[in-house]
Amino acid sequence: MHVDLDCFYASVEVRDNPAYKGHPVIIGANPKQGELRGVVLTCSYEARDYGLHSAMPISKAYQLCPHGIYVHPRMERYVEVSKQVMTILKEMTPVFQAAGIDEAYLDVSEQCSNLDDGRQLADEIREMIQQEIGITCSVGVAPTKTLAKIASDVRKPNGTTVVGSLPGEIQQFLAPMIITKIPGIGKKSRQFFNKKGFHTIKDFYAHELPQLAMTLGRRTANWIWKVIHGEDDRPVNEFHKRNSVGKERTFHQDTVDRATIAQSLSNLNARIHEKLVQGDLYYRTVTLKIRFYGFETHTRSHSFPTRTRDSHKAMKAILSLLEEFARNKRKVRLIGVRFTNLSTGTKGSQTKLLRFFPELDA
Ligand code: TTP
Ligand code: MG
Repeated sequence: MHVDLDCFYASVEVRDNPAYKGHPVIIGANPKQGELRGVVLTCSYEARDYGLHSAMPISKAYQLCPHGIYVHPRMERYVEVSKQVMTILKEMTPVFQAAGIDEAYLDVSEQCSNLDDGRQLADEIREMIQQEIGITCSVGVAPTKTLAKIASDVRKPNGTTVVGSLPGEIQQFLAPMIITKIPGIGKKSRQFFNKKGFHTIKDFYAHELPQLAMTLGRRTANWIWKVIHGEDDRPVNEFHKRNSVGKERTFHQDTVDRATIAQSLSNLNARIHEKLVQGDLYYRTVTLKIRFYGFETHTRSHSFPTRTRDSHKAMKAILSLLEEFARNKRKVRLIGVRFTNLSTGTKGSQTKLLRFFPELDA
C-alpha cells in the first residue's frame, strides 16, 4: 500500500481553521500583503479547480484566483501532524516505511490474503486517519511499491485504488497514462522520452526489452520494464530485519462475545504455529493486539523465561492478556497475535528466517 495525504499543508490549515473549509486555500506567500514572489507550495482542491497547483508562481495564482485564502506555511505544525499520521500507520503493520512528510508504504501481505482484504484495509485506514487526525488521504493497493504509488494518485482526494497482480490488469491500468505518471520520469526526462516517441505508457508496452534497451539504454530500459510488468521488487523498508511473525483479523461485525474472540485468537495462534514449525522458529514473546470500536487500539505482551514453540502455552498467555481487557465493554473490531524475539531451532539463524519469509526481507 501507498498512503498519500491529500493537499497536505492545505488540509492541516483547513482543519485548524474550520472557516477555510470549502474555499480555495493556497499555501505560500500572501499576494494580498504585496508578496508577489515565490511559488505555491500546495493548495486545496477547491483552488485546483481554478488551475492552481504546486510550484506555480504565486503571482500567477493570484491572477487566476484573486479571492483565494493565502496562508503562510507553518512547517513545525505540518511535521507534528505528519508524525501523528505515521504513528497510526505504523500500527497497521510492522513492515512500514515513511517516504516523505505526507506519504508512506505499508507491506500488508501478512494481514491481507487477497485484493478485497486490501481494499477493505485501505478504506479503514482512510477512515481512521480522517477520524483521528481530521484530514483525508488516498491509498493505492498494488503488487509493487511503484504501482501502489501510481495508484494512490488515481482517485485523489480521499479515494482507494486497487491494482490486480495479473499482467493484463497492470497493463490495462498503466497503458493510457502519460509517462510522467511513472515516479522518476519528471519534466526534464519527459522530453528525452518524447523525442524517442514515448508519450503514454502504452508506447513502452509496444516494445520488447531488447528493443527498449537499444533506444533508451540498458539501465533505463530495465527499470521501465520492471515497473510496467509489475516486477519492481523493492521491499517496503529496505532496512527491516524480520523478527516477528503475526496475523490479524477484522471481525465482519464488531463483537463483544468473548467466546467468538477467544475462538478467533485460537485460530490465529494455530495458524502462526504452523508457520513457526515450517520455519523451525521459536519465540520468547507473544503480543496480543486488540482494537475496539472507534479505532482505540491496545497491545499487551508476555515474555516467557526461555524460548518456546508450544501453542498451548502460547494460548494460555494470550487468554490471560485478553483478560486484562475484561472490564472494557466496548465492541471489538480487530484482534491480532504476534510472536517476537524469534530464533531458529538449528544454529543456522538468520539465513533460515530469510528463506522462509523471503517476501518481507531486504
Ligand atoms: P504532495 O503529496 O506532492 O502534494 P499534496 O499532498 O499537497 O497534494 P496531493 O493531494 O496531490 O497529494 O506533497 C506533500 C506536501 O509537500 C504538500 O502539501 C506541500 C509540500 N510540497 C512543496 O512544498 N512543494 C512542492 O512543489 C510539492 C509538490 C509539495
Ligand atoms: Mg500528498
